[in-house]
Amino acid sequence: MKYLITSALPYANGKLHIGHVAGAYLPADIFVRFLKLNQADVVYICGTDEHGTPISIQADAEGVEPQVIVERYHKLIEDAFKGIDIDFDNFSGTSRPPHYTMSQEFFTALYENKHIHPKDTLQFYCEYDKRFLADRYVEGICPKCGAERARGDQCDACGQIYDTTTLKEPKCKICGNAPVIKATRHWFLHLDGFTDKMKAWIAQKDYWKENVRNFMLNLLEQGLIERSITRDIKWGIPVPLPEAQDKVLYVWFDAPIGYISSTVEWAQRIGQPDRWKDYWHDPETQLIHFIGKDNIIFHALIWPAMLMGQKQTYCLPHDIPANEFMNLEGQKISTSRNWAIWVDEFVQEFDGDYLRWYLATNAPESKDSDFSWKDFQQKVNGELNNVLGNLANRVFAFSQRFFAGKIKAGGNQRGGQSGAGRCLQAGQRD
Ligand code: B3M
Ligand code: ZN
Repeated sequence: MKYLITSALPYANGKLHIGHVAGAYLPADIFVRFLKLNQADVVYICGTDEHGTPISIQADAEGVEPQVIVERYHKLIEDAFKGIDIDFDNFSGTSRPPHYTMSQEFFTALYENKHIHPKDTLQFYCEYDKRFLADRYVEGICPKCGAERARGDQCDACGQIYDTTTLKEPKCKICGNAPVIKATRHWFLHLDGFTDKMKAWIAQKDYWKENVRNFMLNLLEQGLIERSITRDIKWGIPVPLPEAQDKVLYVWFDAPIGYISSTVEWAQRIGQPDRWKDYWHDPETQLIHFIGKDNIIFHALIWPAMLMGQKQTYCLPHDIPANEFMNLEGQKISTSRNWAIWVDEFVQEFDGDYLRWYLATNAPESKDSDFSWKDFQQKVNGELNNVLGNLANRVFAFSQRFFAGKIKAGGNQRGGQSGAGRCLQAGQRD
């Protein structure tokens, strides 16, 4: 069995906080360690998500080019992962040239297979800033749940995605003025064409987590519609059509392709450039996406449709274990309000294993969980250091006393593996 394990690609516009780690990274890293201990054939893939309005808004705010923001945060995020021993087989970034080629090929195949069509649409336009207000450039009230500060493309509160002009009481994020509505042509992915395939596929997924499966069943019941996959902004991958000169691909179109281009990069790095195909083009590969709950629709609907609509066969997600959120001292973690524990700051004070222990035993698996410093102190002192630490200490002291410091190596005991049955000196690692 081959496994491709991915963790959501963090946007390269901010630092990593404990909520990210608890949702999409630590659970995947633990699963990958388990698979590797069992000698499974597994590649663990990630990278930074470097396009879209999250990056360009940050660049505008600082008056620098988006690439400057991308490079800064890619490094900070990569170092934060190292600080807590999250160990990817490859950590790439979506502004690298091979990712551009792969994303444009994906678009072209879907276009030639008649899954993508142009349409004249109405979009918010700021007359003051003289620009269309894609996605996060506009904020307003969610048309579905009524939450405030919903973005142009998705509401953080209810997870709904929608076409921009349905947002209520819109305001330009740059100048705060109310935008006008103006016509512009965009290209749409026709998800309705995948309805039957999608229903048949979901029908086999009775082992999925309830939150993910129900989300999908609900969408299928509402009926699949077309989704705009191009944008009027400068930062992004150019749409590979001569008639779409000034448009780029929507960030959520190119981002999941990053899982593939990161695997391509991994294959090149290990000196076997075609190796990625053994995974991605084998329908039997267990492709598992670890994500946070706000990313469900993209991974369980839009991305599988993009894969189904290619000319070559790709494996489809086998599972999408989406976690709920982790709060901090009873309040929602918020980057804009600076209510978060940043991983780089955490590891300056504590051992990364303390965070791994606390988040693993307090994971937001089926409901939101809470990080409290008092609880953290009690769990680390009580469970990790006292109980587990004491157990390890006793085992080593015992083996020192009675077995001359030699204990059997751990690892897979099923037949003839290298570690089985050998002896290690106490404290020596296999
Ligand atoms: N960057 C969203 C997020 O960080 C997005 C995930 C992409 S996964 C392909 O929440
Ligand atoms: Zn404006």
